[in-house]
Amino acid sequence: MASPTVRPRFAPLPFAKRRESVLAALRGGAASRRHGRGAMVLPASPLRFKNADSEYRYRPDSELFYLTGRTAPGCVAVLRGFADRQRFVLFVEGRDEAKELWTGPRPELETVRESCGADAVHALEEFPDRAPKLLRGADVVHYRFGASDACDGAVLAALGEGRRRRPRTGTGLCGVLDPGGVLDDLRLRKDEAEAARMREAARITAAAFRDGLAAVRPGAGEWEVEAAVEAGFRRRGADGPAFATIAAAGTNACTLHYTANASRIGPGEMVLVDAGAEVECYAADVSRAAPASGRIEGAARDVYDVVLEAHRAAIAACRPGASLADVHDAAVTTVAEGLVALGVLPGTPAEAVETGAYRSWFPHQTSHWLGLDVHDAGRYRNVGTPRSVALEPGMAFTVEPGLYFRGGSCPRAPDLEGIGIRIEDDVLIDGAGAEVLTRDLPADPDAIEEMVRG
Ligand SMILES: [Mn+2]
Repeated sequence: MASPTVRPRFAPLPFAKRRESVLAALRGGAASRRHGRGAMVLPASPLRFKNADSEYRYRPDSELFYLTGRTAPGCVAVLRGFADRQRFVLFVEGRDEAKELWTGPRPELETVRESCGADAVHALEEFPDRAPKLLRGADVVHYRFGASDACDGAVLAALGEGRRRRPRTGTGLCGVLDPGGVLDDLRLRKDEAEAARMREAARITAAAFRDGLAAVRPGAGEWEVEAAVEAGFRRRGADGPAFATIAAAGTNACTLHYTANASRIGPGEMVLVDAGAEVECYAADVSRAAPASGRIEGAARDVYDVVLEAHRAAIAACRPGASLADVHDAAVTTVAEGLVALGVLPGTPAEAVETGAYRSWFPHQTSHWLGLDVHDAGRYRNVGTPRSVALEPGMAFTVEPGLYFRGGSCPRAPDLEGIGIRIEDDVLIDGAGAEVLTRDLPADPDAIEEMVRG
């Protein structure tokens, strides 16, 4: 009997509608004449083994999940946009008593077909034999090599057959395109069912950060902060962390992707926490910096205030029609003013922006797309132009300015060295402006100090 879920019930994700969009793009009409009549083949990522027969916990492949909702390994989806029938064909692992003992029951193929809305479901081992025939009639296959040797071999065989057929029949598979060319644009605009999951991931992350910041104190291990945050995710029903949690005390915060979380927190140190829960494969991504002493003061306070101001300016720039470049520019302008005011940079803020000198301490972009992947699919610039993609309702991304003063990086203001601060929230563009998904978690110093002191 299934155990009761602790999660709210979300509206179902519109897998069939998404497949229709992909099938239309693959159909080969005027809109896609350049690429001809297409098919898409999406294999599940394989299980990865930590050692011998112990595998890492499985995380479904984002693209396959996006179109099918399948969460088990051992699956290939075939979408035949060029065809009138058998347009969605699935291959899954069939019943196997010996394997089911270890990994759990598997449904009958017919049950999978009904639940997934596929035109046909076959056993996974039949894919290599069936692939050339399923791809017959397509000019191009949207497929990414490298995830599965068996699947790679089957697609290569289909390409070989296409090459042989084309001279006599005029048709035959002759090209391979990345599936992201079709899927990335779809994934960039979140629908209401996705937004609901992202809101829940953000809500849980905000709550778990309160647990994590309460664990910040002198002498505690960074690992204790990590443990509190990740326990907070699981306790509230999230799948787990969407990415490796960062709990970085003192100068560790200047290593952007520090994940060892193996140091003890010093008495005067700030602790940078960057973490996010995953809910039904949708991610949140939040950063806060918190003081071990319970007070954000001195040089750390000066830096904190600059980053918070940049964060506010960047959030204020999030609206339909603006771009992530506008959001970044708002953060950069504030950061440059702050760096000059702190004595880090000579000259004027405008010069610091012009020369890019601020990049020594603010070396990353302010935003990345957020969704099924924490660094989600989607282009940042329009092809062939230097113009950033305009923000539209349904686009979700992070806003995360930061300043990092590594040892030796700041001869003009050496008291700042060893400080790393980032403030990160998640934003969803809507018709009116921007919804800050992580708004339950304040960032102002008083609120942070209160959370640390519990
Ligand atoms: Mn981020």
